[in-house]
Amino acid sequence: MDNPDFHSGFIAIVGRPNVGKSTFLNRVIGQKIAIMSDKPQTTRNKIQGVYTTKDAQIVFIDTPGIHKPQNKLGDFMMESALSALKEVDAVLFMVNATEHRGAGDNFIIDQLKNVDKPIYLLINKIDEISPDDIMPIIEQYKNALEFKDVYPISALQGNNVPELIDTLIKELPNGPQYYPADEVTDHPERFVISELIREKVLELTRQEIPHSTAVVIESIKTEESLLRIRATIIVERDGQKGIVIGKGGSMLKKIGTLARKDIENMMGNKVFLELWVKVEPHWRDKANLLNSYGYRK
Ligand code: GDP
Ligand code: MG
Ligand code: K
Repeated sequence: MDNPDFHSGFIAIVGRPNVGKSTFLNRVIGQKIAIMSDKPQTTRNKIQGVYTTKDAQIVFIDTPGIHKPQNKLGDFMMESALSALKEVDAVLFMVNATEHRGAGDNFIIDQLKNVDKPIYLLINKIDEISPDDIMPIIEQYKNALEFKDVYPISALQGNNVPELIDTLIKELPNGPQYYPADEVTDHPERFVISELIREKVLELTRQEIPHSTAVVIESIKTEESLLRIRATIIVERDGQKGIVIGKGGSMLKKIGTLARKDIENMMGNKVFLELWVKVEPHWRDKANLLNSYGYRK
């Protein structure tokens, strides 16, 4: 059964918040597994997306943005990102073509100096700049680290993404197929469901609710042809609870409707989603609460 020419391995995606890591992962895997938003630090856990062809399998690790920790949740995110780098065969370092190299990029570059795996520089969002502006961006980074290769890409539109994937596959060692071909993530569905709900909270409440939201899946039950999911949205203050619920429950209803559609798409099943909102002051600084909300080491 084993194909001796099969290539496989683990690849981490690092980059400062909002450069497009989750967008890239979703494009490659072709299914919505890592949540996307225009707010930084949306991704808090390692999410493995699995890309399988008949000759190869790449297991992608979408790391939380590496940044200077501000609280216990920040510590967790940082450790989670750095530990991911020790387990991989290659690293994709993604930067934003529309911004200058900044402190956030430099912080990551410093971390990557200790990583002895091939590092690929991805210049993302080239759809937003003119071709003439690509070289000057590369110039800003080319001496920062020893890059195996440089790829200007658009994670959003797909430019150069297939070429990059071909290169990565060729460079990966011979190895086994770690996951079944139809498996796109090894995360428990529970986690992905909570991320889909959290994404809607962030999207719909915009400025009002910062990163003080967690979503806990209380239960998932199969009832005849539908899945009944009970979830609690955790916020830090009463005012935030009011915003999430909205006038007469209108906001919570919107969040629920959009999240349900995404969950149904992912699960291929009809879903009944029951949402609750709970205030838990300072949950981000309480280790036991972090644990119970799923941010485990
Ligand atoms: P992450 O924090 O690195 O995971 O970034 P996300 O994938 O969540 O993307 C952050 C924002 O950048 C979202 O609004 C994306 O739609 C946008 N974005 C990502 N990739 C591209 C791209 O190639 N081109 C453009 N124009 N926008 C992009
Ligand atoms: Mg992300
Ligand atoms: K983001």
